[in-house]
Formats: sequence, structure tokens, C-alpha cells
Amino acid sequence: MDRMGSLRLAHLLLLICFITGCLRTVSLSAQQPHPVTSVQDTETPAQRDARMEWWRAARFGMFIHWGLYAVPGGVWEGKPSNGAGEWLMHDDKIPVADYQKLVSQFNPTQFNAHDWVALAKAAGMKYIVITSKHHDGFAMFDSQFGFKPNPFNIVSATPFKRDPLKELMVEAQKQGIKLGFYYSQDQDWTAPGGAAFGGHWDKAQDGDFANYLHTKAIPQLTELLTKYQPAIIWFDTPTADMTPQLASEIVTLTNKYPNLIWNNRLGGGYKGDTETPEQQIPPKGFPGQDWETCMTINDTWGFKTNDTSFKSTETLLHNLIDIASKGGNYLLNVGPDAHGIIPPDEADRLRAIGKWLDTNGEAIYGSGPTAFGDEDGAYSTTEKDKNGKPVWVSQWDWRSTTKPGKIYIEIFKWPNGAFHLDKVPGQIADAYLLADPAHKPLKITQKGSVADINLPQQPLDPLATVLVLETSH
Ligand code: JFZ
Repeated sequence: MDRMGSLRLAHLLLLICFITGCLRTVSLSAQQPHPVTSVQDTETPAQRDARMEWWRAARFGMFIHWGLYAVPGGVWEGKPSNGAGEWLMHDDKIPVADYQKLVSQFNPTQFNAHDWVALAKAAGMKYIVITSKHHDGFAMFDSQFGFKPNPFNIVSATPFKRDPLKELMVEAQKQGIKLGFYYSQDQDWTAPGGAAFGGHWDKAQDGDFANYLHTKAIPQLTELLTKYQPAIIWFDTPTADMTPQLASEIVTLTNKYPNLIWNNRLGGGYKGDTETPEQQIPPKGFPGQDWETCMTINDTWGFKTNDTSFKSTETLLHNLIDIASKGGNYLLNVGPDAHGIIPPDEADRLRAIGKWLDTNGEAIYGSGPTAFGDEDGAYSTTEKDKNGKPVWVSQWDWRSTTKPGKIYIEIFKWPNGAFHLDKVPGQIADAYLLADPAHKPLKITQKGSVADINLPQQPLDPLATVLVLETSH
């Protein structure tokens, strides 16, 4: 088998491991109650609504994958990798000691917390989730733990010596944006006993998983929660090692922070707060549930020198609107490089989305899902996928979001003359374009639930122009 083929096979095997791990977790949770009840198990619906309120209104967040893997940037011993930047150590089976040597080259002197937070704000993002420790085990904050076989964090082990998470915490507070931490609680490829999908490849990784949790993951999560007051903990890649009992020890910790929001990737049968579809938008979202699609701008989370397949601003903005119309959040990733710079191709796109939101944010923040429901597409009646399920065929003409008394129509494909709707709930009393400062009334023709709204010849914004319908019943 060639290299590409074997890598693809490796990834397939990883995915199977991941899925069987999840299935085991799910069946365990169906069999037994949680050893420790979590906030989600005991709070009232009203308490949950209060806890999730800011998150639900936010709609748009910045994911940041930044770690030691930014140094190789997806290239090891001259060979570019096909996998994600942050998976390089695993994909190339790099020995622990060799990987750890990268610390002397990690000196991101151009890192500027003010600029990163300002960029998130300029993009119209309401929260940031940054990797505090990814699967490689390297902590991006000042930590007293994980010191075996040597201190493996940015403050103790690199010439940089600064604590970027602390600096981001200060700036996030100053500029008024929520800050959360991704923490790889299960996989840790450099700590003895930490899990690795597909198994360990270096003797230095062997050890007891519970011991790893007790000596590194739980102490580090405690440091993060006590010293940085994150709004979110974003767990990842649970394996079968994370038994209900072990997961419950983490839940005992998170329970001490009644406002904390955490996702569905802890493991051990805990559901957390949010569904986390990855790199895709489920056709109908998760009705009645909190969910967040995380997505890369190019094809990697952690920085890769060779990855320039950036999605267009239009695609990214349409994704944000699509997700909002289905009641979810968009956690869009940037991968800063080893100097501390967010790639300009990523930053430019974020600023363009922010510019659109400056004018049209009313249709996104705090909005409810679509008033219609067929505009996003349909399952094909002829085409089936490899599992025999009908293929989803997306439509990208327009989307809809709502607020009490208002229907927003985000128009992607400008129609000729009038915008036609078949199933209007209620009577349209007023119609105008959100980007028109005068909100000049547009001509409405409505018979029952069928309506036509006269539009100007040209859209006000070729990316998306928002039509506002004010309704009465
Ligand atoms: C995980 C990480 O392994 C990856 O490096 C990145 O941090 C990403 C956000 O999360 O990758 C996953 C996790 C879950 C799935 C796929 C990749 N999944 O559910 O298919």
C-alpha cells in the first residue's frame, strides 16, 4: 500500500475506534445512572435556560487550536503530513522525547492577546474557546502538574515563558467577550497512562489511565477552573478508558462552577450541555437541544504551513446563517502559527463576516429558528448514500431566522422582481431591507399564507441581503 493509502486506512481505523468507544459509552449510560449527578441532571428547565442564555444568544464563537504542533506546522523530517496539524505526533508516530524537544523552538513573541480578542470582536464573535491542552499533552498555561518526565507547558518549558491563557483572560474581560477552554481530558500522548487512539507507540506513554487522570488531567482542570474562571470547558475524544466512575470525578469538579457550560465529549455516559457536530451542519439541527457546529476555515485545526484551501467568506457566512436558522451556534476555528500570528487569510475572512454582522447582526444574535423549514433542501427521492439512506440535497437560495413579531429572510440568491413565500405565518404588516438605513417599506401582496414582496433590482449585499417582515396575527 502506498503512503496515502495507509494513512487513509489508519484514519478509518481511528474513526472505528472512536465510534465503538462512543457506542460503549452510550450503552453504559443506558444501563446505569451517573455515579455523581451533574448540573444537567438536577437543574430545573428555568435554571438551565438561565445558565445557557448568553450562549444561545451568542450564535458565533472563535475556536483557537494553538499549541506546540504549530512549530512543525504539519511537516516532520521534511515530509508533509496528510492529517490535521495537531495530529502530527500521532500520525507520524513521533517518539515522546523527540516531540518534547520542540519546546526550545516555541517562542511566539508576536502573540498579542489584545489583537486576538479584538479580531474575535471585529468578526462579531461573542466567545472564544482555545486549546489549553490538546492530545499532545502540552499545556498552554502555567501549570504545576504534568511534570513527568519533565515540565511540559509553555511557561516552564519554552523560551517564551509567558502564559497566553492568562493574557487572554485579562483581555477577554477588558473587551467583554466570554472565554472558554478546550481540554483533552482523555487522550494525552506524552503523559504516562494518557490514552491514544489506536494505542501507544512509545514505551514512555505506558501507564495507568486513572493515575494520569489523578496526577495530570484533573489537577490541570482544577487549575484552569480556579485561576482562569472559564465560561466553557470543551472536552474531547472520550475513549472507553473514561468509565462512568472516572468521568464522575471530573463532574464533581465541574459541579462546583454552577454557570459553567460543557460539551458532550466528556465520556462515561455524561451528556453535557451541547451537541458538537464537527465539520458539518446537520440538515435540521438538533431541535430542542443546544448544539454547536465546529468547523475549520481550511482543512486543519492546528496550523499547517501547506494548507491553503481556505473556504470563501461567502461559504463561511452562509454557514453561520444556515446554523442560526436551525437554532445552533457556529464555532469557527483559527490556527495561529508558531510566532503567534493568526494567518491573514483567516483573519481577513473573519473581518468580512464581522462587517456583514455590523449591519445585519439583528437577524442573527438572539434569533430563533426558521419560520418555514423547506428552504434548506430536501432528501433526494432517487439518490442513496452507501448506507442506503437518501442523500440530503441542500438548497442555498435563502434562509430564515425569527424574533417575536419579526421574520428575517436572509437572501443568498437574489430573485427577479419579487420574493415569493407560500407559507407565511400571520399577516405581514411591514417589509423592508435591514441594510437600508431608511427601512423604506417594500410593496407587499398577500393572499392568505401566500405573499410576494417587491424587491429592488439589486441586492444591497451580494453575500446576503436581509429582508425583514413584521407580522401581526
Ligand atoms: C477532535 C480532535 O481530535 C481534533 O484534533 C480537533 O480538536 C477536533 C475539534 O476534535 O476530532 C474529532 C472529534 C470527533 C469527531 C471527529 C474528529 N467525530 O465525532 O467524528
